[in-house]
Amino acid sequence: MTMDHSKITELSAKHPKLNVSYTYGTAGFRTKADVLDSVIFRVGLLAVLRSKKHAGKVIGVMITASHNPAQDNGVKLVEPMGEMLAQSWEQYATELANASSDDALIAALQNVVEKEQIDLSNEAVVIVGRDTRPSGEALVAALTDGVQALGGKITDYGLTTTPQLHYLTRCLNTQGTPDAYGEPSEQGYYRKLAEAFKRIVSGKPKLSTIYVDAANGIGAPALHKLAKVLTDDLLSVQVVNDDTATPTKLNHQSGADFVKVNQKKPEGFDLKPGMRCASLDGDADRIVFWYADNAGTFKLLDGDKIATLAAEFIMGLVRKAKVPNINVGLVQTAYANGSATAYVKDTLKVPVVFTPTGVKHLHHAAEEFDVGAYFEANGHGTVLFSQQAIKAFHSTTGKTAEETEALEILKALTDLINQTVGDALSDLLMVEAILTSQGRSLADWDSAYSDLPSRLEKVKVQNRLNFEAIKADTELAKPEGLQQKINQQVAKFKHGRSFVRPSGTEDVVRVYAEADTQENADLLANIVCGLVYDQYGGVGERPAKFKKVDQQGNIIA
Ligand code: G16
Repeated sequence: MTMDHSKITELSAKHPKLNVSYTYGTAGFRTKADVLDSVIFRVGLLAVLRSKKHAGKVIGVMITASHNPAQDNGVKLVEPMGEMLAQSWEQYATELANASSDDALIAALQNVVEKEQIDLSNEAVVIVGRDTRPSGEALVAALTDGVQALGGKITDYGLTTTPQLHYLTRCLNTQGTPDAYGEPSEQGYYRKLAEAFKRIVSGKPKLSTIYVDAANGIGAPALHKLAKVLTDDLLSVQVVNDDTATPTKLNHQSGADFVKVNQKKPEGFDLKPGMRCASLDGDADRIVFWYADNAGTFKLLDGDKIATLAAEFIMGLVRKAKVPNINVGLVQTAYANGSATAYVKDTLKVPVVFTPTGVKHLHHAAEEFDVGAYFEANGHGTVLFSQQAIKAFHSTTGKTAEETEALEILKALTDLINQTVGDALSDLLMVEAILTSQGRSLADWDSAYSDLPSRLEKVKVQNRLNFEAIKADTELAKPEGLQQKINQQVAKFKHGRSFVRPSGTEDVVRVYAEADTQENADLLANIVCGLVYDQYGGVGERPAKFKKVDQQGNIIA
């Protein structure tokens, strides 16, 4: 069987390539929505080939730009078991997106078919979901053309959170098998989470209301629906920032990214000591928790805190249940707070693995453990259980009531925690289940360790691709000389740490700094930002807070 070139050409004409260069980044293609039409069409073509490569298994496509502003959009591909697209295929995605003519596009497709030895007579099935961005609907139409141009079938699941689309993909591919993951529907997703949550918290005193900032995104309707299934006696949730009808409000002064980066509460909250709060991002795959202490000071519980809470709780259960041979590990990135890493290694005595930014990297590293907790500091993560661990939880018989209870909670956690990808709703329930089990407040959870003060900044540069990060993002190989200059500055600060890396989702380079005091962390960040801006191609208005440094590394302004 061969590809129908005329059909590809005919449909491709509806989605002309613009004079833009595209890269498959940290989380797929992500840029301004108005330059994405041809890219999404071509992703449709690639999704068909990926499905055929997997002998007709369902491939997921999520149209979202997650934490980015409303005018952006993007696309992520989902593998049959719900993971992110295999990294070996990212290059094909970039080649297809940049093919400059129909002939070049067909040649790029042919290249994938040959290199991957794809049997074109196989079926191809694709499902698609999208977040609440206004550009989403037209992009789904472009994707549909791409899928149909190569004879694939497509089902549109409409508005979904990113993790729901991952869940649906896995459910569809496993239904009727011993590995069946759940009912392949949105309601099935809510029921699975609610049922597992109930198994953990039943009979335990309910915590006070949790106020969830939904970033005016898809997480808002999803959380409303989940709350209905959960019922009030299990969890009291109040959804704040749930205006999905006003596109400009998406992620604006709200959401997990805003709260983490600015280390302050989002709009829409009259924060009082004692209130328990959390923030989702625009596609509900990240969550951070926050509260005000007795003095009214804003306090953040980020992905690092979630990971340590989960790892400690699960380790305790494994010990109580006396399940043998279960190794627990934690995966972090360079953004993990130094105190978090020290706590995991020194207090929890759990091994830590570092990967570059992007859950696609962390997920695979976590699969190496029986219980692998991976979280980025920004709140993106989950806990993976190996097949062996799940089997062990089911085959072990508790000899005491305590052992039996621990086993029941472990089993429920394997259902509650999304095994495909970081999921804000699943993570919300996981944290609430743990805190309910422990009868613990946010402040008490927070007291496990104190974060080193940190600061995350962005610098706009001419070409962020001139920056090449190495060693799990902790150092720069390019541009030449910059790393030495950063090292020289870091050495001046107690507990100083700083790194620079190009973002894979925004047209900026990110600058992270940590030091003994907030003042010093801010100063170090502003020195490094100044270095990048002044000496390595900064563009746009120069923020006044960036420091000027002379060739000897002395601050001059
Ligand atoms: C995506 C990725 C995350 C990553 C974040 C920021 O999140 O899934 O793993 O941490 O982008 O990446 P970068 O620093 O490269 O811009 P999301 O929630 O935006 O999809």
